[in-house]
This record gives sequence, structure tokens and C-alpha cells, in this order.
Amino acid sequence: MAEEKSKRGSIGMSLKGCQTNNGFVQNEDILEKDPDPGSPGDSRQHSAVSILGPEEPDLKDIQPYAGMPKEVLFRFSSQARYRVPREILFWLTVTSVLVLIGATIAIIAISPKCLDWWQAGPMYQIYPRSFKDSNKDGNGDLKGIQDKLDYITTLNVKTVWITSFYKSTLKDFRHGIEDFREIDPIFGTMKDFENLVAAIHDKGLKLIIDFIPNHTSDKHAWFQLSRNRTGKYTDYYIWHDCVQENGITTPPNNWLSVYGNSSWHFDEIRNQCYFHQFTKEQPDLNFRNPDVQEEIKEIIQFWLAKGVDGFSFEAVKFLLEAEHLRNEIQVIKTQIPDTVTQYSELYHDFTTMQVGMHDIVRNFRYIMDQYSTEPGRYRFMGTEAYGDSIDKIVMYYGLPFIQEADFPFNDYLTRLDTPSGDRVFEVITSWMEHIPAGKWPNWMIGGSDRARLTSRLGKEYVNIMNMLLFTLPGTPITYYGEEIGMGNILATNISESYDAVS
Ligand SMILES: [Ca+2]
Ligand SMILES: [Ca+2]
Repeated sequence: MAEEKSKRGSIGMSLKGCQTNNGFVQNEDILEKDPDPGSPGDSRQHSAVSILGPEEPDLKDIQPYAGMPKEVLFRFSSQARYRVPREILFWLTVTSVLVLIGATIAIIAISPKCLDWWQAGPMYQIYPRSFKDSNKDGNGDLKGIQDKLDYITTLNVKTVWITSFYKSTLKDFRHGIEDFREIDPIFGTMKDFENLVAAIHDKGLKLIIDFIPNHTSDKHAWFQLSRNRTGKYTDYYIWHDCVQENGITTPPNNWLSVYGNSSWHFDEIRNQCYFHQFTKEQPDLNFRNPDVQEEIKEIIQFWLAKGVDGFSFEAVKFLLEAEHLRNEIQVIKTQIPDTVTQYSELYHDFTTMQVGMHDIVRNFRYIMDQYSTEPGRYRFMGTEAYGDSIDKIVMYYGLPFIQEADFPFNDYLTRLDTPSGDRVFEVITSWMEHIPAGKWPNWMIGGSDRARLTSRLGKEYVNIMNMLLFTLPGTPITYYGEEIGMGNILATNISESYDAVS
């Protein structure tokens, strides 16, 4: 027995001493080639036979070696000295892979996305009538804008924003539209517009336009049909009975127009009052009527199909009014109701930001998204809600999973009462603290309905305000001419006043 053990030991030693990895296959080959297992001098062959034999060799003294057979390998691999490091290495590998995947996801999640076009460069707002006049008729026009595209490009502007150019009257400052699908003749033709869009895109620029969905002009075909109670147009506007005696109207309630006095106007043709948030020439559309919402949707689609890259939706907080028609609350409770005629004398709880208004804005977003599916064709959506408190304005960014505007326009820098550093700091930090996480800021230093920087703050502030604009995080928005410090001109009569401050 001791002799046999010694023999096995010598076999093990001879195995250990092997320099080549013969393995089973090679050993079997040898066996096949040499049928005489007893031939002396071939220890490798003996080792294969004895390991495979019915009596297991005692491998206690055998050390791991290259080419060891499976049985030997298993014997060693179950030993703690090999098993523990192996398991440690295994779990280290698994943990490393998981950490790597987690880190990759986290980096992707927290990394800023590639900037889209509306984030990557400044927006340049143009009030077309007081921009370049291409045909010397005294009115700036679309061809004039096209003529100046080279200049605009030199400013590194990315987006041209053209304010209202729809067919309208000057009387309501171009915000009462007679036809949402027509270019006002003073600005040119639809062909001019199409040429302008093509030229803007050729320069690698984008175009956004104003759109005012709240109301139309009283000259709009819809209003003419509505005041005659024609078919579906009957309820396109907000009509209510009111008392008209001796030329004096007793309106349905105390609601006031933004420009003062009652927001109700008696219409002799229909013999009812219609509601207007702005002037009486701008009757409010009835956004509770699905047909009206459909009409607006088709108009948005009309311009998107023309190649427009985005909209500034104007006056959206006025889209809905309360149906109950209760009086709004006076700011000064003791004031005699008949003397309350100024817009600021009422709280506008029933005529602005009504429940459902944001749903309409989200529907606008939905329409834009349908036209944003092609690469590089994202359609921008901005909302205008100037004058509201900042917490209400940032609501137009939408909710975490329900997007509305890409941004509501931030005009607080245009409202600086004093350009002191403290005040500027306050305005900037206020916006940054209020915008929802992950949303994109924007900054305006001028606008078509604001006094020029030079006239508002003084010539010495033009450069510093322009520099400030381009160093803030977010999209810089400027009004044409602010880059060269243009000033206001004096208005000589009321019909020019709007253009004068522009
Ligand atoms: Ca002209
Ligand atoms: Ca309205």
C-alpha cells in the first residue's frame, strides 16, 4: 500500500514536472498510438491512466500546474484559497459594471443637452412697420427685412422674430386681426412672406412670429357672421344680453377692459353686448366653443406649413373668462362702483388665468410638436404674459411632464425702474429662482411696446445692458436698434404713437 502511494506520489511529481500541456486529448492520442500501457519511460501516459482509473489518486500533495485535467482543477478550485479570491473578483467585476452603468446613466441625465436653435443664439425682434421700407411708401415692410438679413447675420443673431404683420388696422395697434391668413398690404404680399421665409432659412436663421389668439378685429368675417347669428359663427364671440336705453348701455357686470371703461359693448345689429378685453374694435373670441379652438388650430397649422419656426403667443392669460359673470372685486372696497373705470381698480380673478386656460396653451404646444418631428425642425413656442407676477408667468413653462412654452418671455429687465446693480441683481436672481428645474431662461432688454434703452435708462447704459444681456444664462432677446443705441422719436399724432415708441 505504501509502495502504491509512493508510486502515485511519483506520478504526481512527474506530472508536476511536466513542461507541456498535453491534456486528455493528447494523452488519449498517445494511448491510441501506444497500446502497451506498461511500456517504461512514459510517465505522462501513466498519469492519465491512473487519474482516470477507478481509484482516485490522493491529490493532496499535487500542486496546480499548467494543463491540469478537469478533476484536478475542480479539486483545487473548491479550496478556500482559490474560491474566496475568485468570488471577490467576481463580485468586484459585477459591482464595477453596475457602477459604470449607473454612472453613465447619471452623467447622461445631468449633462446639458445639445442646445436647440432657440437656445443657441440671440433672438432679434422686429416691428416691421418701423424697420426698413423697401419701396419708400413710408412703411417698413417684409422686403425691407429681407434686405437687411446680411446685417442681421453679422450680429450673430439666430432667430428673427417679426411682430404682427397680419391684415389689420392701425387703430388697435395691429393686434386686431381682420384676417389671420393674410399679410397686411402695407407689409407686402404672401409671396413676399414666402420669399422672406426662404431667405431667412437660406442664411441659417429661424423665424418666429406673433400670434394673438384671444380676439379678432370687429372687421373679421367671423365677427360679421356672428353679429348676424349666422350658423356656427353665432357663438364665436362672447355675447350677453345687456340693457340699452337712451344710448346708455348697462353692461352684464362690472368687468373692465385693459384700456379702461366697460369691457362690454352694445352691438346694434345683434342687439346684445359683446365682450372685449382690449378695445371695442377687438372682440374676444369664445374659446369655450370647440369650433373656435379648431379655427385657431388651423391657423397655427397654416403658418407652420409656411415654414414658420415658432410663435410668440400673445395675451394668453386673457383666453378664458368666467362663465358666471359675477362682478370682479374692487381693489378699494369703499370706492363708488360707478367711478371704477380703470383696469387697475379691479382684481381680475374672473377675466384672466381661468381654469382651462393652460389646457388651451398645452393644445398649442401639441400642435407645435406635431410639426417638430423632423430633425432640426423643432418649432419654438413662447408666451407673452407681461405684467403678471413672476410666479404666474413661470407657470407657462408647464409641469414636469406636461410642457407648455419653451419659455414665457421675460421682460423684467425692460421694466427696471432704476438700473442700479442691486436692482439688476434682484431681477436676475428672482427669475432664476422661480423658473422650474431644467427649464431654459431668457432675457429681453427691449421690445416693440417699450421705450428704447437710450430713452429709458440713458445712452450710457446701452453698452452695459447689451453686455449684461449676452452674459446671462439663457436666450438673449433684443429689439432691433438696441444694439446701436437707437432712441425714441417724438410722436406727432396718435396714429403714429405706437410706431414712435418702437
Ligand atoms: Ca414699404
Ligand atoms: Ca378672452
